[in-house]
Amino acid sequence: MPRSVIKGGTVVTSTEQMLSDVLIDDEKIAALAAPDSHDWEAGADKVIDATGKYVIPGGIDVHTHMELPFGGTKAADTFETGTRAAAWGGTTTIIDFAVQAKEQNLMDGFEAWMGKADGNCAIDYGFHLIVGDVTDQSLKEMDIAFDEGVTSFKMFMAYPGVFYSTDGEIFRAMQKATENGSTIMMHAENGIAIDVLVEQALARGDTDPIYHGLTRPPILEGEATHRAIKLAELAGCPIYIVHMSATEALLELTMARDDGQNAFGETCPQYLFLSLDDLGNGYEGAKFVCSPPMRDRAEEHQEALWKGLATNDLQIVSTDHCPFCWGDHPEFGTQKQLGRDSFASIPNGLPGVENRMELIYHGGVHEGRLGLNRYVEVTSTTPAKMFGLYPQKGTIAVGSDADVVVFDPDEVHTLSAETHHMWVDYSCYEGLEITGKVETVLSRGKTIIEDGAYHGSAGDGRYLRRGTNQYLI
Ligand code: DUC
Ligand code: ZN
Ligand code: ZN
Repeated sequence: MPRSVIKGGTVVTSTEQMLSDVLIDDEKIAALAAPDSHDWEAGADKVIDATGKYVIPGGIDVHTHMELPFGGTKAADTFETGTRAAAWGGTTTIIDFAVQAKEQNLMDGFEAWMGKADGNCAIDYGFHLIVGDVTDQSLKEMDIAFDEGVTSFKMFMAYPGVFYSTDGEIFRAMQKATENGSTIMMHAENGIAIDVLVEQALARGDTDPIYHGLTRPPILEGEATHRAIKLAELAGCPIYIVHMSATEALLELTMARDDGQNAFGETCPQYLFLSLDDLGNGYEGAKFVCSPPMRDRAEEHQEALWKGLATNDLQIVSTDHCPFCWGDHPEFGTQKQLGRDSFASIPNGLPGVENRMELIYHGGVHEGRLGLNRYVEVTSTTPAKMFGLYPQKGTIAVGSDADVVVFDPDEVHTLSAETHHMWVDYSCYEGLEITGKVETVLSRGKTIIEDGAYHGSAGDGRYLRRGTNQYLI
């Protein structure tokens, strides 16, 4: 069994910061001890020098869409390319969304996504299931999925005719979640009202990407968030609002949490760093089209979201990684340009799985909005607890999986499509200079990123059968 030692670094968990060496035995963390208090190096196969660096738990991104069929095309990153890019960025676990299509059985969606991921992932992975068709049968199958380790189900108040569910369908799925102990995740935007605004904009000839943002105003995210939380309160299930972008929505979540409800939320780097202005650059704005959209007067929303992360009104930063190429994708052709004549035909989604750990360190810790422990908490520990993976994942402790990142807090570097590893030909953060860089990454004890090279392989990652939400009041 290979033994590795990470020596000389500062181990940071959600609660501790300590100068400590880490002994890794095969796939697990075997011991932590003060430097010079042990002779581990003598019997080690590998020694990693982390002097002056942070040693943090591998990132957990609970919101990705590898290979998602969407908007007449498919997200460009495969499970192979997307999980490799995640590893480059210090993320060692993803939870992706398997999809039940209309008139399909729920478990067919699960089996299909298991097939796509099997043998292809560089890092460990789990699945949530998108309930795309609420029927008596799919409600029953939520129990089967649960037994397979899918303990969270996503529903959409947006995208009528695609993923959308009515309030009644949502409420029925929530009742099932209450019964079997799972968590409902909600895409909270009022898709019915949005469709009216979209139709009116197109009738006026307002077809540019900026109108994607203008037809999905924050009030409709706030309204849907309120409705989702109230339906969950009545049904009695935990509710987790995905990709929160606006103060209007955050206020609803904050009120529910202050009332003691099991209501939770995530935001994503794009809502902390980008704005509606990014959609305003003529057709190039298509690169920034995602839902919910980035916001007008973004500084106000961003400040509230960062504050929410700091005070635990918000619990998690994920990415909603769902990349579509700008130029030619070898298999799918031009993707973002499908919407040249109408913003409504632009596939929704942004790349980001590789950038999250570094962006949140930069904007959070380096720029003084989050403490170091809180940084680890929102990027790794709480994701593990919220989705039933703790303490196997999300911490550096004896017995936990040796998913570890050696992070250089001082290295300054520039984000660019030239240097990223996601399979997409642009970066939403092109030219952004940030401080803090992922240096070495271990996934279950295997060093997969080191000295600027990838040493893992497709198939290293294992399916994670998850437990229930460990974050409940
Ligand atoms: N939003 C996106 O931007 N892309 C995929 C699905 C979603 O909800
Ligand atoms: Zn969504
Ligand atoms: Zn999503």
